[in-house]
Amino acid sequence: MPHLNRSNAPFERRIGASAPDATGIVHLGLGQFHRAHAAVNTALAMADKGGDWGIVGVANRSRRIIDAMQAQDYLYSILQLSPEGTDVQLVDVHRKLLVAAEQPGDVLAEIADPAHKIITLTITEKGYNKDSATGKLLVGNPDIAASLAGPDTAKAPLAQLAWGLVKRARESQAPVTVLSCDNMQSAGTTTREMVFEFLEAAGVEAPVLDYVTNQVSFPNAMVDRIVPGTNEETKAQVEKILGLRDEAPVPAEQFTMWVLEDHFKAGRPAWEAAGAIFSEEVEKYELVKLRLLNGSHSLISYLGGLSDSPTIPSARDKDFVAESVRAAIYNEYLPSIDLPTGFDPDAYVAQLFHRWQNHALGDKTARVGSDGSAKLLQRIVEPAIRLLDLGEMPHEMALTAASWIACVAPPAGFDPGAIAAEMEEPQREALAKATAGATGVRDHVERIMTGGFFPESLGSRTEFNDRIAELLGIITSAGVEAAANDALGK
Ligand code: CS2
Repeated sequence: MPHLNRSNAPFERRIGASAPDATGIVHLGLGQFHRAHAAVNTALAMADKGGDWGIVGVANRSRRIIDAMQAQDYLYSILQLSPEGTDVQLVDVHRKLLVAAEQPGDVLAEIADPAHKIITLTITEKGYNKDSATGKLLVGNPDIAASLAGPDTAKAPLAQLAWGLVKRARESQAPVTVLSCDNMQSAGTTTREMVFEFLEAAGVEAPVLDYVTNQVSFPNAMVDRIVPGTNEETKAQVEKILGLRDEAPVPAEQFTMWVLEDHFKAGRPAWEAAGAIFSEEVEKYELVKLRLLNGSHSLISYLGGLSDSPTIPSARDKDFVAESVRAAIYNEYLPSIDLPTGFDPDAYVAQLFHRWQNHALGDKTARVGSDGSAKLLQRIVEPAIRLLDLGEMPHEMALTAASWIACVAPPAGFDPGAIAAEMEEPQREALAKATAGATGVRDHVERIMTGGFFPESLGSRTEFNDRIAELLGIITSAGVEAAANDALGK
């Protein structure tokens, strides 16, 4: 089977035209989400309105995707999977690829290059190294601590960004925009705060701080497209449709949404031509998405993980899961959000249920359930506190926390099963350590909720911890469906 490359790629499948050779964007975190979202939008924008916005893609450690894309003249497929059908589109927008661990100096040089007007990020929630208890930069994180000594030591992507901006400040002072495309509340503002804290901890000179204050913008953005992760089946499906072998395809749903603040210091692609929305209400859209989609997604994944559902659609098909999610949305998440102007919540929720039912996409329960300690902070903390302050119990937030604990930090003697074991959890060891020797489920929960994994404003709410412990007790004794019914008041 011939490999995909520029000479054999069917023209009619290309998303937009090929990008020019000139690059205008540096992207840190060359994962699937970037390749299915910002890269696609950039290709479409350039096809319509032009501009030198080719992308320099930076992978943190792995060469795998880079080698595959280079062998294919940077082209790769988006395998769009939906109940309505399957389609392959080809993206051709990257012009240079680097591995940060191998070429750290080159990464800083690309960030500092005045030709580059935007630095985009998909470094995942945990990549921001924000302390969940204090909201400050985790200066004690080994990668961050090791990166503080100077530009040559930059290990973590956040440190590469910060030292790249230092280099830019020292060399050209050229204005630039840093655009986080990660799933976080106030993603732009958070990035700015973490960069500043890093620069201050590194003791850089005042003119650098002035440069970042005045010449670097950090717009907030809401990003949305479900991208489940490539496997051999993805490659086989692409091969069948294209008649070509693609070693770097990205499976994705058809739906895509991007809402951004239009605060770009040095220009931007005409992303509106690709369907992006520029709005001053981004933070409201972020909350809508982080809570209704992502918060519910977490609940589906943990309930699914504990009830042998390997995929999100197979979990969502279970009545007790759908009912729990509906209660979470209508009783706890929606009332916590000041909705954007003209936003229709019922239509949005109906669309979410449709998206979660995409069996063709087959998004994995373990993927969504991974990194819960970083994700839940964005999703459940504020809605839970809001209801507790009103004197009401956020039963579904408690169920989300209880089922997460059951999956990744189970009490002694409880085995959550194979799907939970597949969930990646950066705090798994720390959670096990914190709960070792717990004297029962209530103590187990207390140690987690007050152990620095959640902010004190939530961890100190005894009534909430009581409810989590009750639900966790039911999960371990009678099963997850019984706990979900209890949370529903059945
Ligand atoms: C998911 C997201 O990983 C998760 O927890 O909720 O990756 C989700 O699929 C995307 O945010 C969709 O835009």
